[in-house]
Amino acid sequence: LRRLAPLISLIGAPTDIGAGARGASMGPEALRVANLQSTLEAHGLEVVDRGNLAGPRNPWLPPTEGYRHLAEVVAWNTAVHEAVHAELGLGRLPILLGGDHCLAIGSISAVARHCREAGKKLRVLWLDAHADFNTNVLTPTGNVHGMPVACLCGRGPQALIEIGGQVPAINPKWVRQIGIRSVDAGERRLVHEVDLEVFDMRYIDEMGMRHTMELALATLDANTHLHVSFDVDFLDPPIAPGVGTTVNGGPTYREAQLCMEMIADTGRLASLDVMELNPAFDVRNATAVLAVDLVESLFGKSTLMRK
Ligand code: B3U
Ligand code: MN
Ligand code: MN
Repeated sequence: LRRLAPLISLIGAPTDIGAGARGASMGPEALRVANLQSTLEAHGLEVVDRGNLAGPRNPWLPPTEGYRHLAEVVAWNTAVHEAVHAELGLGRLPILLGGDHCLAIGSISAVARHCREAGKKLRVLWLDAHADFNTNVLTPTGNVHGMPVACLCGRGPQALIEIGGQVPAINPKWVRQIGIRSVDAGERRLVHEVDLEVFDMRYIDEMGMRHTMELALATLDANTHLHVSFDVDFLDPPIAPGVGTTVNGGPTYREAQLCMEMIADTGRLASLDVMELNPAFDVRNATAVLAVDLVESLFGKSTLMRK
């Protein structure tokens, strides 16, 4: 039985408000320059580019009470939340073009709200070098892009955790993290406390990407909304230099492709974030081109014909 092709909406969020380096604000345009829309359209998908959201400029200030730019982070996430929720309400599949990863608070809270309204279960795949589970007391930097998963699970400032109208927005049991290899000491304690399911690089090295993804995608059913939050720093730095916080030892091109293909095979992908792409660190837009290549696999590109 062939499912109807999803109607895709691209939403640009050109900000680096939660990051520790400037430049992720240029991510949406770099993905467009790398032909994201026409690449998806070549697969018969209908894609509308909604353009860019607007929000406050980056004042580039030091943290106060453990947060950098909290008011601006709230403003951007509120805009993302409304935009993503509106697309889901239209029955469309939103792709958020980041922008730094703090914006996943807005997007995933919108997905969770939509799932409550539609009576759906939610599974979140968090592809990242980092666990992004810091709080203002645990963070070594104050950068909110290191805090979105904690905020979504109800550990964070009131203004951020209540964006989706229900606190916590999600249950940590709905999350699978993949590719993790940089977790701060306090953050690690909290990850253990909430019993977050983390497939770190050690696990992927020992068990392989195939087994990892089989577990991460297990127990999805016809009523599950699958959200993928793809932090481009998930990838091994030599193939993906265009991010602000590279961490050695990430998935190779082949492992990343398999990861995306196995997600595609589930047929459950219903929303996506492509985050942390930073053209200021990139080389001839190669990381943007790679991100588009992987998104193509996520939407069903495969080299051989499959039955
Ligand atoms: N854990 C560190 C570093 C970091 C997290 N996410 C990114 N970097 N991209 C922090 O600042 O919280
Ligand atoms: Mn991240
Ligand atoms: Mn990261």
